[in-house]
Amino acid sequence: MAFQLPDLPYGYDALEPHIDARTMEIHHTKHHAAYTTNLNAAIAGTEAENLKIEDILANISKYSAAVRNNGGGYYNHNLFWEIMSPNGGGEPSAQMNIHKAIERDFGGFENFKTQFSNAAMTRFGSGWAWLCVDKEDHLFITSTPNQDNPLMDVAEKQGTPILGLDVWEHAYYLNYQNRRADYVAAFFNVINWHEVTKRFNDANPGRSNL
Ligand code: MN3
Repeated sequence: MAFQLPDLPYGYDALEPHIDARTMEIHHTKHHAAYTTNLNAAIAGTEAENLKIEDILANISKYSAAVRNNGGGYYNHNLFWEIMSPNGGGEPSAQMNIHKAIERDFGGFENFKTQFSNAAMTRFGSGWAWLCVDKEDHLFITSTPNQDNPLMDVAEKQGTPILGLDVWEHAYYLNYQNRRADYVAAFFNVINWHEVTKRFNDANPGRSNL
């Protein structure tokens, strides 16, 4: 078995009232589990079984639609669970590198929040909004359709995702119905900035503190 469904780093009800327990349970045990199972089925008996998921995604144009959809779904949800926390929310603290990078690249947290929320709101249909690091070590915001992500060689703009928001209806419909804007606003109450700044630092290990 190449890829394993990870446990959530908190309980299904831990993100309430912002994200409800029933949504979290179905999202993890049905949706994420299915992406994992279907990814493993799609790569069974191929060399991809021995690759890291990041390396598969970086060359995704060479793979089938099943690997693209399910490999993206596997990776994206792994990231999504980790960048949320019941102790999250607010703004990253001033000593965090991600705080300084947001100031530098967006001119402040409120501008970042507005741009990220806009990316999430304007993604038509199903997809994701992302905060990423580019090759020049600058932050950018983008969105992708379906289960694509910015690691993929087919992405409109490639980079290392460090924060992602799932805007598929399965991520919010039980609690928010068609009110995606309310879900996007609620997400900002559970962002795990410790994990985001860790991923920002891991994206460029040679960087010194900003
Ligand atoms: Mn999802």
